[in-house]
Amino acid sequence: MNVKTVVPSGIVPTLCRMCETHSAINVHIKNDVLTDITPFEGHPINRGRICPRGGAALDLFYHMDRILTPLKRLDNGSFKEIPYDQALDEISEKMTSFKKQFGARSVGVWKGEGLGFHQQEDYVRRFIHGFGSPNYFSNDSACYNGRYLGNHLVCGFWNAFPEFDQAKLIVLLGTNPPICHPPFMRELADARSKGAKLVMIDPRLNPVACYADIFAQPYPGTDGALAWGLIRYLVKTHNYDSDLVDRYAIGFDKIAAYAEKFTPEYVQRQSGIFGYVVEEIAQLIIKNRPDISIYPGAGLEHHENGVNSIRALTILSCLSGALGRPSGMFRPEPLGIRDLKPSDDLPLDGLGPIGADKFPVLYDIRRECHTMTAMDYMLGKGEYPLRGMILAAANPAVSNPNTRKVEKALAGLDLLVVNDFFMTRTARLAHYILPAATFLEREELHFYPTQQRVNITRKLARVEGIRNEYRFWYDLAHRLGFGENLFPWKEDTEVNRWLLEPTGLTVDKLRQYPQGYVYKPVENQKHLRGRLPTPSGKLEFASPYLQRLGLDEIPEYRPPSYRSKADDNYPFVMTTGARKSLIYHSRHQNIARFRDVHPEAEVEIHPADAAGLGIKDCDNVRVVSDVGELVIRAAVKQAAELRQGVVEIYHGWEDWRVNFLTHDEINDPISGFPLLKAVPVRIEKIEVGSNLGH
Ligand SMILES: Nc1nc2c(c(=O)[nH]1)N[C@H]1C(S)=C(S)[C@@H](COP(=O)(O)OP(=O)(O)OC[C@H]3O[C@@H](n4cnc5c(=O)[nH]c(N)nc54)[C@H](O)[C@@H]3O)O[C@H]1N2
Ligand SMILES: Nc1nc2c(c(=O)[nH]1)N[C@H]1C(S)=C(S)[C@@H](COP(=O)(O)OP(=O)(O)OC[C@H]3O[C@@H](n4cnc5c(=O)[nH]c(N)nc54)[C@H](O)[C@@H]3O)O[C@H]1N2
Ligand SMILES: [Mo]
Repeated sequence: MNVKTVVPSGIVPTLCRMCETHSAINVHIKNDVLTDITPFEGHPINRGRICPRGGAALDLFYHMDRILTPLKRLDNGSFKEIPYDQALDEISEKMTSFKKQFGARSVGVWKGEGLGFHQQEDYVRRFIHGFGSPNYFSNDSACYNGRYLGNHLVCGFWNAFPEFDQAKLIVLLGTNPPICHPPFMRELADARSKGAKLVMIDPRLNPVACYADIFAQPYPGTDGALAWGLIRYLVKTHNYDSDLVDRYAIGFDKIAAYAEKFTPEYVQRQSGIFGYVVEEIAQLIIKNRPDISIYPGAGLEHHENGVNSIRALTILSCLSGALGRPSGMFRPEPLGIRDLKPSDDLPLDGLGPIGADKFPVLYDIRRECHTMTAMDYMLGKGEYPLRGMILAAANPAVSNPNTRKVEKALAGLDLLVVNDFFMTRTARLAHYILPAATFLEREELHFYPTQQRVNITRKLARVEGIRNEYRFWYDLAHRLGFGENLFPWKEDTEVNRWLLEPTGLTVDKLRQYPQGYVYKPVENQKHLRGRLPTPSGKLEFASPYLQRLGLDEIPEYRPPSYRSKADDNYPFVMTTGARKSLIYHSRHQNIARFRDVHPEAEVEIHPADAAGLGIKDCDNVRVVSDVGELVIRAAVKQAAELRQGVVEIYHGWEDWRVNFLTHDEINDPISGFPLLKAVPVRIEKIEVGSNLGH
């Protein structure tokens, strides 16, 4: 591996992108070698701390299995190294021929979590738009959009990163901050030291639950009932922001009437959370409002009723008066950089974006196609053929639901291009694999929205033979004839100059602010009590927009189907994807010291359930859903660690893919999200000596 650093030896502050938190780090550089990563002290987001995954960025950078040359799959299934330009020539030729034969929409792109959600995503969107196809896909068919839409539909925006340390009450539902968002922990600790109360709602005990004032374990998929129970309590006792409701909300009467039935007893029957606990949470809200953070995590959106649960929680936040407060529903003001996303002068909506007919809200609000429907198109069951896909930083053969179908669909494409560091399960199916550059090889702008703070990351090194993400899209766009128009900048610093131009800030200036540059001080936002960015300009407790689409006008609660239509064949309910500290979706299983900590997949099971099945800790069991099955080791937990009847399996294992068991066709009607966290399953004990069926 031939590495050339592009900054002088020394210690260079930049941002980590081993997760979306973007902690500030120092990269130590000596004579063309990146020698170490340590925390950068002065940034308020991580305050001089980094997690072990941040420290492991160099393990990835220098990993011996890292792909360093483009690979082409041969007819016999093996891969051959080819020059980069040859790979791009062949890919662009194929794309051009599909375009001629079937139209541009026969090609799509798919951005994975590895690229994040901002500038890198915008390149991908810009590229496919320039090609003329509406088919932009991403991991957001199963991440983030459920929460985005749940909030957006009520108030027109979503504050994904509340300032917990300014709250007097924090209610966390279906999230696991110490594992998933380590910097949230110092905010929680600060809030706690100032006396803030903490409520944690999760069927599974997590580290934060251990020190919460209230920890309640609902049946998966029933948080909506709890939200409505809390709404009812606030309304019944007249403890809500009535000025806000009277002047700035539509639909209050409808939600007040609907909430009636959610008595504490009813909520208890639906969710399993004791009625008196519901009342205690409601009283905490009343006592501490409006300084309240109500934060739903991914645990709420991976359900067939996820968006409505999140809408109901957003309404609850509004009623508590949290609108416009940094701890609650803050609407970050943008810096005003230029927009890389394709402009509306070339609308492609008429070309049948995949999934827009089934999930119109997802496309309308997010301009995003639906990955699960894409599989049907690849398999020839769509309205038109989808023949080519470019995947950047995504591993859907592990991460998308219904793995068997995903593999069949991807394997049947005429062109599958995968841009990644490693030979992943998905890359194995590709016709071309392009070697990816790490975040240490690119420069991009990053925003911390609630702090109204911007950073620029540093490009530190080049690895011979590897082009970074921007350059990949640039080179391909130029071959396809729209480069001059849409990708005129030769490298990412030029892009950043163009982006920043209208703001008066410069790349050089931002480089002098490794702690980030606050472009506007944060204050409580009274102006949000004026016009909101919803269709009516008001808080939409009831949504005329959704009603017009034939969807729920108010966020009605529908029990998850494993509870409303219980099937004796599948007596357990499986949640998936509770994150592991050292693994990131399918990433880092190839870092030996991390693998030592998480050596093998396991199904977590309640001790009473295990005893009922005669299963002991570490026994192999077969987990069966009506989609597929998986043989896996049992981890028998302590009674408080899991609600009885619930089992949990992590989703990122390359060798134990839980998505063989998950449904791609049971979706939330608004977001289109798959059912990943309430899957009916049965557990079969495997007798010693029997065939494991691997
Ligand atoms: N180490 C690590 N960190 C990560 C990631 C990673 O893979 N590894 N992934 C990143 C990404 S992309 C994301 S989206 C975030 C997700 O991060 P979070 O939003 O914090 O979500 P999860 O860790 O998935 O936590 C989900 C929790 O929800 C619970 N849960 C499941 N079903 C329900 C339910 O119906 N109701 C309630 N109340 N709880 C439920 C689970 O038991 C679990 O504890 O993490 C990010 N951070
Ligand atoms: N059953 C179940 N399934 C789930 C979930 C769940 O909770 N349960 N969670 C869902 C969620 S929230 C998410 S976000 C998705 C994530 O799903 P994916 O986006 O598919 O995430 P990964 O599996 O981590 O795949 C990312 C790939 O990008 C590569 N990569 C990392 N950085 C870069 C980069 O800078 N450039 C390039 N080109 N490649 C890079 C990595 O090597 C890795 O192979 O999974 C979803 N799937
Ligand atoms: Mo995610």
